[in-house]
Amino acid sequence: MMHTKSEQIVATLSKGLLEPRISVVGCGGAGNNVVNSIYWSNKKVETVAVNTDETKLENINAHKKILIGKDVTHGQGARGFPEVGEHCADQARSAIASVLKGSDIVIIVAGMGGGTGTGAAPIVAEVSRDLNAVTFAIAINPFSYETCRQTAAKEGIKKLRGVTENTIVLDNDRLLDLAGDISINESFAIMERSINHLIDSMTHRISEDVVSPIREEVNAYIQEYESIAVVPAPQAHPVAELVTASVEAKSVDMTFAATVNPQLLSR
Ligand SMILES: Nc1nc2c(ncn2[C@@H]2O[C@H](COP(=O)(O)OP(=O)(O)OP(=O)(O)O)[C@@H](O)[C@H]2O)c(=O)[nH]1
Ligand SMILES: [Mg+2]
Repeated sequence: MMHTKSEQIVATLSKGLLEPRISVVGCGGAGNNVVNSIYWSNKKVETVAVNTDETKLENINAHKKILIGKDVTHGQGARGFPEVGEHCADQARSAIASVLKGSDIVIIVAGMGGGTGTGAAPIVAEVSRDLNAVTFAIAINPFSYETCRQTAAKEGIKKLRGVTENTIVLDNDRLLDLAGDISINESFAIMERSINHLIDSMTHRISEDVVSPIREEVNAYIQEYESIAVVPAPQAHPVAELVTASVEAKSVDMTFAATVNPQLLSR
């Protein structure tokens, strides 16, 4: 197929300039399960699994896997202690940063109330924010019958919100209202599909609302100046700035939250 000069220039400019790099980071068991399902269903995002549990990491699929706190938990998980998850993630900041470096948008997913997800997710969010990536968090509240996990879950969500306003909270309880008499695995699958759908809408919306108009502008500019031979070198990942500049943090939460089944949202 023949490409016009302007098409070639737009393609060059778009490469690394206009394609946002999106990473989805699942922390702990629930986060790893979500990432595993996204690995198969969404080819546009890079999936990253973070866990203290080595066996869990071996049993899921993700583009990148980060085992944190090996010398602390010996790969055995944080056993319900958020302070252990937090400590392990804190030690691994530079490993997390090197995986997330260059991402424009980072979406962190974690089940709350256990040790790893609760403790590590806010640290991952900090690392991501410090890399200037637009940072979202999707936190899953434990079932209310998991009574001893509620306090830890609340604390984890508070910490996440302290790092990023773009924190969406989903409730496992709502799965029970929604689905009635189904197995726990079936209900988790519903939650995974729903988060998948949410991330799809987020990435699609970002491409449509932010990237496409810029691409059109670049195209128009190039049509106008077709005689200019010099192609400006693409800057490193300016998309995060564009996204930040064009959306209000608070409204992002609402807009994206609206794309998920409202019955799963925390009330
Ligand atoms: N929707 C959904 N929720 C899950 C899943 N796995 C666990 N959960 C919920 O998330 C909470 C935290 O569990 P995990 O993610 O397994 O805990 P963790 O972060 O690995 O913590 P440690 O194992 O203590 O290190 C649980 O109390 C459950 O309510 C899952 O696959 N899907
Ligand atoms: Mg675990």
